[in-house]
Amino acid sequence: MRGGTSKGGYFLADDLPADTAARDAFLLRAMGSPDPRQIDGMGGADPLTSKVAVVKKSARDGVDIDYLFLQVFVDQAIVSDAQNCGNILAGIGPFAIERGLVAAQQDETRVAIFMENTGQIAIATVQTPGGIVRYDGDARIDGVPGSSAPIPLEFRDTAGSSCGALLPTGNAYDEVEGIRVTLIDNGMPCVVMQARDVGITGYEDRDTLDKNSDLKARIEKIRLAVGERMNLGDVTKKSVPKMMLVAPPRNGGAVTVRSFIPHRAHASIGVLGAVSVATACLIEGSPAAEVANIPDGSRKTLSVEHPTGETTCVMELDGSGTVTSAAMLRTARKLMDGEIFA
Ligand code: NQM
Repeated sequence: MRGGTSKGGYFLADDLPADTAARDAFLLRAMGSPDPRQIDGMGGADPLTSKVAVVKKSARDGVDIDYLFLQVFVDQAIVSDAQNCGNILAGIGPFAIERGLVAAQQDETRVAIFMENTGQIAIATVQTPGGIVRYDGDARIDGVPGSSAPIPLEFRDTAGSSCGALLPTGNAYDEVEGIRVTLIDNGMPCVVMQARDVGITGYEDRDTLDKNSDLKARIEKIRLAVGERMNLGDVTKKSVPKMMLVAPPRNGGAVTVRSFIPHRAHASIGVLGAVSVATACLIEGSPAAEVANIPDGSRKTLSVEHPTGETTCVMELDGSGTVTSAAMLRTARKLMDGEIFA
């Protein structure tokens, strides 16, 4: 399925080996990793298309589905559960309904999803006219051609999802390798810095960023230095934290971002990555706040500009300015259904 601006294999947990090592060996074979072209598997030779969702009915009160996200590295034999994925999340509701794990309601079905990677809950609303999942519709998201049925996603209590606190060091910014960075986790561990501080404008396209090996080496040094401080341990073989390079908005939005996830530039931006960057923009004294354009009010619609357009986050704040929930519009599409040989 395509979920948001990513694509992956969606599996029922019961169909995969229960043993983690056997499961990971299967998924590496299924995706064709390690190989930069993933020629011997279903992966698309890009971290954004080498993703897996493991889905089961939830035993938790008030929750329909348990979702475990796995990143299958393209060119290394690594399957990591160290991060969540809000884009692949967009396909979970439709998949769960189609597999009979959730009963479809008339018109639309709200699916409460426990995200196992971070222990938090998201609510997805799926169009189900006549009790059947509808994929076609008028909703457009930048980074995906055409239009599809809308799947709004709602997140609550995502602060500190993997780092234990929104700001794991307690600071609006820290200085690392001579660069001011905000270490933040509002659903996705991110290191947010100003693009100009690392020698780029922040308006480059994905190819230009991917070819900039000096920049990549510089931000990887910062990434490895902050792993422990972000309570993530040694991040050498992890796909977090994500590196977020921000600049002033150019198209009427709140901020512009170029993200590394973490070794390749993102074609757009991750869902929870965008929520975390938008949250960094709201933290007084942070490098992101200096370049961001933030509207007034306790309900803020923040357009995060990225290489292929923008992603809109709707953030609710309480009286103290703390973000209490975030919502985002995604779409998904069923691409094929069948048996995979590995
Ligand atoms: O941040 C890519 C994606 C993601 C993650 C990545 C995501 C999120 O675009 O919630 O969606 O950062 O590895 O699928």
